[in-house]
Amino acid sequence: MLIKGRYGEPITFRIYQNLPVDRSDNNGFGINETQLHFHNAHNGAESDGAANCHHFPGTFYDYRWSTTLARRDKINTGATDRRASGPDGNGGLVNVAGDFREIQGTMWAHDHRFFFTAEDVYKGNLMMINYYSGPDRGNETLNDGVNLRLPSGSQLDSGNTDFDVNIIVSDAAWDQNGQYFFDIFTTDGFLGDVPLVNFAYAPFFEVLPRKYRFRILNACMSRFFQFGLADESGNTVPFQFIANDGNLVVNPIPNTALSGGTLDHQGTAERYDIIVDFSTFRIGSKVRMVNVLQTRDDGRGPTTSLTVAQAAALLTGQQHDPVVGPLLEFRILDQVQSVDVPGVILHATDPDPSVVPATLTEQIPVVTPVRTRLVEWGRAGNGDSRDPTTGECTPDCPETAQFPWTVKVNGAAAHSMNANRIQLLVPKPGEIEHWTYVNGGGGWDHPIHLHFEEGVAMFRGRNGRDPIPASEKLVRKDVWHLGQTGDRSVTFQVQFGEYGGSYVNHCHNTVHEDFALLMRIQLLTGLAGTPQAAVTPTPNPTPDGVVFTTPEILPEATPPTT
Ligand SMILES: [Cu+2]
Repeated sequence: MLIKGRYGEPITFRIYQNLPVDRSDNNGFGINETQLHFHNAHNGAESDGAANCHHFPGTFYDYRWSTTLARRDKINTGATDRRASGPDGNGGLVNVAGDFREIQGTMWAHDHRFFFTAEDVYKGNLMMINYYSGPDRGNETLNDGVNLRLPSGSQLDSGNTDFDVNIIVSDAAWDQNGQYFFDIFTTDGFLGDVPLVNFAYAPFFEVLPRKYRFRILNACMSRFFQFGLADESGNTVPFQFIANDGNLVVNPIPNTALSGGTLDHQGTAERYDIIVDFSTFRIGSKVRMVNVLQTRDDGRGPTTSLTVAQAAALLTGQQHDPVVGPLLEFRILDQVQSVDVPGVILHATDPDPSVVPATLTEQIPVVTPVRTRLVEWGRAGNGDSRDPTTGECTPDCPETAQFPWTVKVNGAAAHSMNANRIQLLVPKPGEIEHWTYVNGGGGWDHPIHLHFEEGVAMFRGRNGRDPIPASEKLVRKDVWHLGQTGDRSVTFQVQFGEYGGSYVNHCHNTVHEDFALLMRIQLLTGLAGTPQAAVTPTPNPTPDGVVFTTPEILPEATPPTT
């Protein structure tokens, strides 16, 4: 499913929860309680879908997706900058407050019921969401000085998808009876041996010889990808990288500026947007998207990369790991049917009015921070998700659950997830901080996701000792894979604003997340008289209503006074 949103038009998304009432009626995995996280839109905590506010069969929950543009409380507060805007449906724009440099495009949503996220997402509780804006309109012909006119189509005012296509890549597994299979006991990672693209096996996609935009999401539970494009002889096909985790880069990056001529490693939840120009290919020819990245069978992380030519030569199912090699075939045709206006035929002879401007946005400068924070993601083996007296988790977790994974903030004690415990607190909006994420264990990699805010990736390794890919350097992101070699750290600049409340920060290897490499963070607005002026009481949902408890605040959560 794809939801199209546009800045300036808030969305109410009502979920009717019609899952079976009996928890055991789940075919072996998944839980009948859900909360839907909109990754990574700027929404109030009650609608972020990860504030311990899951709901039950027979109920509904309204998510209020505000389409808030970041920094609306700090920059362009009068909504006078036309670049901070959304399409009005009639060729015009609706201005919104906020910083146009923080416009988001390619996002997604997925289940986030703590301790069961992997099982529920693997069962298919996920979708993609694109936000359309003045600059990133999803219309390639409207020429008003704001619209970038990226490849998309032009039959609809905005959100055309004829030439702007979401691609969800995942891996699945079946048991000996042909039933969908998940290992609920692993705490390391879960790899499937069946590659799926938009949930289809070995698919092909018919394209015209012109420019396309692809928005590629890694929706695996644990696997990392590294994608390239190959022609029928195995030669690398050029592309341009234009957005990372839904954030436009300042200047499009040719694949030749990226290691191996491929995209960077892509962990779970990372989104990479690329432009591919098929106009140099003759009708009838084929281009294949290949995964060149090999992965350890135990799910720890990637090993080595093949070349594009080596990966292109593999036939699906013929090598050890069938999720390495060609996963999607593009067939260049002389005509295709329109998706945006069914019945319309689009032809290879139609002009391609789309452009890929040399400048897509402006750089957010890196400045001296108000404070720095250090967050270590590790495997201390002694996670404390269970209450020492009752043995219960908050919220409840599987009886058999073990917690090898732990988070440390600023060198303090290691903890695993407890929804009633705040491990990191942001005292007020607008303060610029520099955070360093460290991978505490060698051999593993972790894609770490920060809810609600994006950060500008500054450098990797101590003092920038390790190389940082061009597609990441000074680029805004909401998931950072930490890497397995070198210092295994990434440093980024971040600030919070607009909303306060209860959010989380976690590993997006959903198996690690569930066991329970995840911490609660608390954002305060400092606005007297609002609920977010104070720490959010923890909601504890039950089928009969909600009981609120007062959260524990760890000493390291509160930053030193500046
Ligand atoms: Cu992890």
